[in-house]
Amino acid sequence: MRTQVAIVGAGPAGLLLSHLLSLRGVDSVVVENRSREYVEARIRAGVLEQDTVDLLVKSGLGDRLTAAGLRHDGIHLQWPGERHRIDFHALTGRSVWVYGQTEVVKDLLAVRADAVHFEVSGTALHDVDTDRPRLSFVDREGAPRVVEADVVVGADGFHGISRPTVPHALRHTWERDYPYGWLGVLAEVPPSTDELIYAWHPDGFAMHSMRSPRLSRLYLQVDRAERIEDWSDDRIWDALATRLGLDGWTLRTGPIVDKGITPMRSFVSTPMRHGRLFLVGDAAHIVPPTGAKGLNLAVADVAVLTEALDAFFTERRTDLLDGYEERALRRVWRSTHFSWWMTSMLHRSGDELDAQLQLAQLRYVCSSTAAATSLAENYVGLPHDTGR
Ligand code: RFL
Ligand code: PHB
Repeated sequence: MRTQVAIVGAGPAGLLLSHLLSLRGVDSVVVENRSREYVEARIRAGVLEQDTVDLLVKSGLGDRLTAAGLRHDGIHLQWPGERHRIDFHALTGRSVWVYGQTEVVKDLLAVRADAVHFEVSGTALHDVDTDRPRLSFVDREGAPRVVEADVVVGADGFHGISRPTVPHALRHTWERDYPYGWLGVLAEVPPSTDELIYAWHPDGFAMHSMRSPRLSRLYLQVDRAERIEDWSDDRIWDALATRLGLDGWTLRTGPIVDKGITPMRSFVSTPMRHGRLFLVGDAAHIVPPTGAKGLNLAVADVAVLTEALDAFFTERRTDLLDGYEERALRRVWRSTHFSWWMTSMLHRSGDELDAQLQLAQLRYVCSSTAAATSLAENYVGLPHDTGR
């Protein structure tokens, strides 16, 4: 097989890149080691930045998003006895959208599934430091296949094979594993709030998010080593009611249809480019979910790389490809800082000095327009810088 861009991974980053390239007349092939059903059912992110939404709408993926997505103009920050609203729209003129990553992936597969080889195994990249890189894999029927390309893109997430293709001696990583994780549940119950609630509590952080007017998404800070089997539905609802509790407000409960525990880490790996290999999304960086940045960062990488590949294939220009890593990393580090900051402000560390510092910071953010604006402009997302 021969293509212009060979992409490893059919998550949001790989699928969106393939879609945007096809709109520019650039061919691509995507390989994915899971099934289409698995990829479409994976529950993850829920909040899209304004620029993410604008890009999806501009590329023809706006129908379901504008019909079913929920525009949110702010969030609530809370600690025992107090709940405060941060008004994004008043502070920045921008908003975010609640629309599940699952739905984004479904919308992308509706237009790009034909470009994807699902359920492959043994994916490997070859000769990425030449101008004839190759991707090899074994297809669903067990047949060995090779794709020859001009460029290969690693969009295969944190556990993929693309990042380790960069020689170890050239790689630099920065990493922090947090001592806690998030227990997340999806529940068939109308949200008990109009906007997301991020709650600091002596028992640990809790959050109330949503997926639709009938589906709530809720999270609890738990110990990293905690086992989901030890959390019955009743125990989860009790903890959520305690940590999110506020006089005059009631948490509605309902059947839990999905639950799981996710570890939390900050991770950045460079280089994001090695020869003709480019890394996008979670393949190159991970943020803790507290700032809702992971999916949006993956989309921002893809926006920058799309322009660079378009300039390369249509004008034979290499300057935007050469600038990809620097441009992408500037946003990666900003988002890495913001999500670390939100995480550090809201999660119990067990240290009493930390607790007082967190409460002081929360009170400051909720009473100073300057501090609230800083949170708001990071949360809604800084504008994409593609170099065009
Ligand atoms: P993905 O989604 O991990 O997709 C990678 C794809 O590559 C496939 N793959 C391979 N394919 C072929 N050969 C191989 N050797 C392969 N190895 C892997 C995988 O099967 C998969 O299909 O990475 P991508 O596309 O970079 O997208 C990143 C986002 O998924 C991620 O950043 C977000 O989900 C993070 N995140 C959130 N981000 C937000 O912007 N807002 C949020 O509100 C938010 N909440 C979250 C989150 C992530 C969470 N978890 C579970 C990690 C909440 C949670 C709980
Ligand atoms: C979610 O709805 O899954 C969600 C929302 C906001 C976050 C993280 C996750 O910060």
